[in-house]
Amino acid sequence: MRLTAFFLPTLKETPNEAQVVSHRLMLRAGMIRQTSSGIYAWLPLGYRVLRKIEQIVREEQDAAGALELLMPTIQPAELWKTSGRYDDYGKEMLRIKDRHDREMLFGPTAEEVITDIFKSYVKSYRDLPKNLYNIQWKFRDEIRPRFGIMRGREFLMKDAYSFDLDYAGARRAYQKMFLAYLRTFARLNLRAIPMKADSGPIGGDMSHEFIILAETGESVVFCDKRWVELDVLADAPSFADDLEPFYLRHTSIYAATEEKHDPAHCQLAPEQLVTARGIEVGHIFYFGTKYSKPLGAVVTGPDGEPVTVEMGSYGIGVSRLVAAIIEPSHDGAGIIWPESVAPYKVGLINLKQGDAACDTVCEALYDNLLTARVEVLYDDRPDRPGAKFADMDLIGLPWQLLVGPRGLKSGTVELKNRKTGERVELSQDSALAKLTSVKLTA
Ligand code: 5CA
Repeated sequence: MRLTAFFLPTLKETPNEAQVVSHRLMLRAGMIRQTSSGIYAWLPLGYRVLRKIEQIVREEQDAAGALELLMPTIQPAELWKTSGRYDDYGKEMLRIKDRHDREMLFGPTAEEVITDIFKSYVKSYRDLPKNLYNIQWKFRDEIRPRFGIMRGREFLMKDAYSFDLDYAGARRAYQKMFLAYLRTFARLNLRAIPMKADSGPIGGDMSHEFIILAETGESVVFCDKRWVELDVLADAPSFADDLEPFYLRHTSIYAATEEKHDPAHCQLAPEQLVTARGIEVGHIFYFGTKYSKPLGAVVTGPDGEPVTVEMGSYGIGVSRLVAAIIEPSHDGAGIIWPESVAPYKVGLINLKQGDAACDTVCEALYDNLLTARVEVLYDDRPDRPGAKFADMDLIGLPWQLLVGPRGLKSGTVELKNRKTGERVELSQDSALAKLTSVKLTA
């Protein structure tokens, strides 16, 4: 992509409505635009990151055997009346009436809708287990939307729902998602700690929140110091294995949200206990028959008797993750994207647009990178180098390839690593070879 053809409305000034660094940087880097309180448009750069995160979440759900579908954003109130949640959900639910005066709502979550779909088709234990998920926009009329897309009113969520014949099956489904979440967050370069959590309005009695420690986090959390260093995927089983040992090993290391932390029962020595703030990027629940019972999700069991299915639900805040990744990964100059979610891998900077030699070399590098399918953003604007450096550092692409008249005289271009700041001078061919054939880790 050429920057002259792109839509990248970066801001020089720090917007004063933004209280946390991720919000400030997302606005400054031209990633999002607020259209109403807590409701955002995703501009091209931000949308690329959102889609990359979504794809990693999708791949890991698929690997765990979950099946993707797509449910509507608008739901009938009727289903929520049947489950008993219509009144309980209160003002957080955006309620709508259609032209026939029918009560509808913008879904804040989808337990009712998925249970209704499931029960319409699945009648026998032979069709179990099943885990169905979608990645869809949700709406919660939060009393205090804040920190940009971190706590929005409209937000993108991955929500999965498991259906099993008995508790043993449901526990295994829960453990699969537990492992899938650790794998997902690791691919996003995040250390997310599974913490014993309250299940709130979703309900149920087994629940973990996946928390990233950050000063700007909204909640207070408590955990064993070991979590800070732990390689969570060391000796991780595959999904076909017995997941119980892995699950027990991880859940035996203390970690709890404020609601679940009980100082009287926490056995950790004071110097072993970390008290910190955290960002919740995922939340998983086991709630048995809380929805299957009122909504009538019943299958015929092996003995011919009816069985009400056991359920769990599993959420990831896909849009919140964009901010959660920035919080621990930035510096004074801007964002530092992990390569797995970077909007482009390389920023090609022409330091003297209009100079015949610089233009020729940049065009050739740009063509070669495109041919090699390396995602490249080419700054071909006629601006001074300082402004180009500032924008490129702000938007945080993992690699910058700098082409200027001085280097070209000696036949070199410069490759800069955004994260380490390290710069190397090398020939065009070596730069290309590095960016195309070698797996560069930022
Ligand atoms: N039905 C369950 C699981 S599918 C559920 O709704 N869980 S949840 O309420 O915990 O939400 C799942 C995830 O969505 C949270 O862990 C969080 O990362 C994200 N999330 C929740 N509310 C917001 C919000 N207002 N803005 C951005 N992300 C949010």
